[in-house]
Amino acid sequence: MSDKFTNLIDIKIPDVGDFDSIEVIEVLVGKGDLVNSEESLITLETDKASMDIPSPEDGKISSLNVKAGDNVKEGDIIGQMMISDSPRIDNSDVDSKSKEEKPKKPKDLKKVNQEAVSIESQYSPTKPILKVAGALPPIDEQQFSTAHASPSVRKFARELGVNLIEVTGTGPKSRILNDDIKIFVKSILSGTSPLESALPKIPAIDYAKYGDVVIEPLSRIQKISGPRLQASWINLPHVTQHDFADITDMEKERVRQKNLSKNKKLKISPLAFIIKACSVTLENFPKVNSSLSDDGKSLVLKKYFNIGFAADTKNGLVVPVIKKVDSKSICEIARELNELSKLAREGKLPADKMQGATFTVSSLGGIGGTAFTPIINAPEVAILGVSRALMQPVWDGKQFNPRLMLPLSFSYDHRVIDGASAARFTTFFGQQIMDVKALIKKG
Ligand code: CAO
Repeated sequence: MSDKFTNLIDIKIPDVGDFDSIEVIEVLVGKGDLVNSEESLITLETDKASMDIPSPEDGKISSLNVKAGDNVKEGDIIGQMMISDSPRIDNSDVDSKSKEEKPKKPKDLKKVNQEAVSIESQYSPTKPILKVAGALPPIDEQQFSTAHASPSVRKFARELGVNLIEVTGTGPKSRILNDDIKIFVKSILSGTSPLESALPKIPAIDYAKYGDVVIEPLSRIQKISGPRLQASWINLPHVTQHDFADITDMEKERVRQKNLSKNKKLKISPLAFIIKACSVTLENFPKVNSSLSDDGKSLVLKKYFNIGFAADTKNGLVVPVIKKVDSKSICEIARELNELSKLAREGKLPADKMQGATFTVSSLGGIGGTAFTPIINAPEVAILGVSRALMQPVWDGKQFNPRLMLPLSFSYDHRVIDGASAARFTTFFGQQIMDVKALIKKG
């Protein structure tokens, strides 16, 4: 842009449609500012739409005689600007003089929206400009269109991939200003705004309006585990593979072990066998015992088998970890399971007993149910859920036999594990736990 401005011209309000008087809601430039032709100078707003008034030429603002709250109409001179003497290179056949006298029409809302869509297409929603703990979700067009903001603010929000509906407007009538978007983006980048603030909000309902309510604060454990569960649910593409494992022989062995005089005092639940069978299965499915690297480009395959188990306590869910399961017998696993469960229920579990897991088991077998969809304990890539075993008639090719069947719900991160591998995993697990004699020998 040339800095040698010699001609002073008036800045006029152009044809703004059938409006006698329109409110100025924002003044975007000031005296001395260099502006390009088409750059927005002020924003006007009617009941139905807002529109930006563009600069008629490249130049320098000499004066601007309007402020937010003023009303203007077509033909009003709102200021003056210095422009260059030399005509602009322009391919149109309209000469520069006639342009000077004919102020440019503002972009109407429809045009602005079309433009915004084309801007959006440059910023694919899968590659948002902002890189935060997770990515900002794509702009929700319907919500975006209902937000109260001027075209220039909308354009700015789109450039940054900001869902306008999430931004709190501090302008008149809660209109969203440029500064509101900057504050919103800064708060996300600095981590002071939780990720969920970038997600569509769930409407708040005042239940007290409809009857008595009691407000109960979340426990400390719930406050910690809640965001972690949500982060896993949002970031990992979860799929759950359901299956059954025949534990008839395992159950006979469990009762036998329990009744052995030396084990009389040891509670051996099915979970000890399940954890052991998981370890053997993981040795054969290394990807299930892995995690995705931070940049998502490689797998961290762990050569040790530390298995966490979800424990239900009065204060919420905790996940104690049994380390080196591959080197432990079923009785050793059962003993550790009992000790860790007791500590968890008493709220005395030290932090190091909840760290280092490579895989997690969640057992609801002692409570009930037939299947569920456990949430992966990320950055692990899979979790095995087990429900209550049921005696079921199983066809052996000649007749039905009563077999004790354990329902499996295996949730996996589909970025790392595909469906066929998941089905092979649960099948292999079923074979290990069914062949309980071989399983015991692997202790
Ligand atoms: N099928 C049938 N019976 C089962 C079973 C199964 N899959 N699993 C356990 N049982 C039986 C046990 O044998 C025991 O019966 P007996 O006392 O007659 O032997 C009874 O159910 C209670 O078992 P338990 O729950 O006390 O013991 P456990 O070792 O199976 O589980 C623990 C320990 C800590 C995992 C469990 O108490 C617990 O907290 N479970 C809830 C986990 C949870 O909330 N998961 C959901 C998280 S969201 O993904």
